[in-house]
Amino acid sequence: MGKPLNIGLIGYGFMGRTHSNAYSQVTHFFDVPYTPVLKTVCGLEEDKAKAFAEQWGYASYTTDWRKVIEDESIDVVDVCVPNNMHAEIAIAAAQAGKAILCEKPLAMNAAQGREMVQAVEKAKVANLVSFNYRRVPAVTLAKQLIDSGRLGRIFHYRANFLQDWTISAKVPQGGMATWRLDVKAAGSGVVGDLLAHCIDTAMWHNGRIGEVCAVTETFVKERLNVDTGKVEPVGIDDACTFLCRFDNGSLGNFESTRYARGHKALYTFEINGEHASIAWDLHDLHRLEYFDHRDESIVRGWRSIHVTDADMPYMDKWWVPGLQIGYEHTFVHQAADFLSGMASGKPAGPTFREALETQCVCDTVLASAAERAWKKVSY
Ligand code: SOE
Repeated sequence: MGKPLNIGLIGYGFMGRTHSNAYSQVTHFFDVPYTPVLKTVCGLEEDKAKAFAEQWGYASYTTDWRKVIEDESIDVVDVCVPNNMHAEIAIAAAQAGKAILCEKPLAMNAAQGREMVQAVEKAKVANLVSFNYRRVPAVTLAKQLIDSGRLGRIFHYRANFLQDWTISAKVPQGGMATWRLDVKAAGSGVVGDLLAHCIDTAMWHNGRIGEVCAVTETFVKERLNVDTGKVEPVGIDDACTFLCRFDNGSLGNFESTRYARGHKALYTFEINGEHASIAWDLHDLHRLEYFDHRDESIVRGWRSIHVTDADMPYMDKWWVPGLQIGYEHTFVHQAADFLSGMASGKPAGPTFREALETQCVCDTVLASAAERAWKKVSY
């Protein structure tokens, strides 16, 4: 058993659940240097915070996030609140010397993200942003295949993240369930919420994006804001498509929308190299499609690799070959890597500094769409 590490979770929504599950599971499967202890959960509504604490086994609950920061027994502050709260909480946590795990995207914009990076680096506290799809074993395997040089020079990187849950104009903005549609809470729409995942994975796989050319659209212009009770203009992007050039010379093509009827969370990418190509699909997340032109032509074709063998990323920690894992495991892997990085001094990524690069690309995508122009990303 590793040294106990007291967790203070801020935010009891969807992400609060994925992170709590990860802390509860991680020591059962991974040999980690710390044992997370669910110390306190913080959320806006007292009865919900209490119910969450009981359901997930937190020792206490509060409705005031500052109490979590002031609590000297808390080692890790886990930020699972809407984007507009990330900076204030993370900076206060860093100043109090806490390690920080923060949900994505890092911040509302790059300027805010830079302040967060300064705060964690000044305080020298462990920090990680939760871009969980990096830790799907097939996505990590894709990284290993690219880094091994199997694909050769990379020509194309294309990624999509398609959903359809906001098509009805009756879906409101604001509040606990639909804050992602309120620009004041989210900062942006699909760019920060969905494309940020694609950009994080793409730059991890294929290096920095140098320039972008984007188009965005807001299809439903007004929605009821459940916080104010008024019908208000919608300030987020409902859809975004952008082209880009990576620093290594490859071309990128990214699309995200919440208006792709029939798609709930269709995150896909395809990478085309000189010798080989890779494709992945979140709806079939344990498979990696691979094509290698160097194969003998009579057997050449796309192969569908079932990523469950023990020599594949993370899979030695789970069941037996052929038995797959799913979405929640990406957060268990994240917790394992974060805890191991804290002890080894080799931090798990993306750190705040690395996630700031994704934020810079998001900002540039939005600026490019607003100005209808190609824009260079300044990091
Ligand atoms: C909603 O669009 C959402 O839950 C995102 O916030 C997540 O980051 C994504 O993984 C799934 O969709």
